[in-house]
Amino acid sequence: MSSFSAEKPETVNITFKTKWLWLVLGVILIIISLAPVVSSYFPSTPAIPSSPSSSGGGGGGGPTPNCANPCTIVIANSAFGTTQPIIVKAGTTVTWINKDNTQHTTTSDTGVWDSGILNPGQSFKFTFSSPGTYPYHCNVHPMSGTIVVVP
Ligand SMILES: [Cu+2]
Repeated sequence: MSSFSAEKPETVNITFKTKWLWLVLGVILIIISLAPVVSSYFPSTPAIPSSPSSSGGGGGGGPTPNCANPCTIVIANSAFGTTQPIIVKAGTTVTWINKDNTQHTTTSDTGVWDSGILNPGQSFKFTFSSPGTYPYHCNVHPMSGTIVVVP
């Protein structure tokens, strides 16, 4: 009986030590598993971001054109097309055609172009050679649009 009772505290002691071992191991494992997460907060090594060729033909890192050369903007329902802004590559000729039943103009906010009055069915062309953002409006109505020219 005495040997039996002598073994008991030893078993408890081993279990206690093992618990601490697992606790320490667990903490180490947590630290190891958290290390990549913590290091990802530092931008020293950008893992996946942006290969520069992903913009595909944009070249200058601008937005992707949404209207090919020659680009036609249909004026209808007192609006300059259905998409804003119109994004074109430098050198693109943009044609506005008035398919509305009322007169409109396409007039650059900064004096770059001005169609004058476009009667229904009439159109106006302008070639954008320099990259930039070109806001414009109609001189008859509160209509506006934007042409973005990318390199
Ligand atoms: Cu108008």
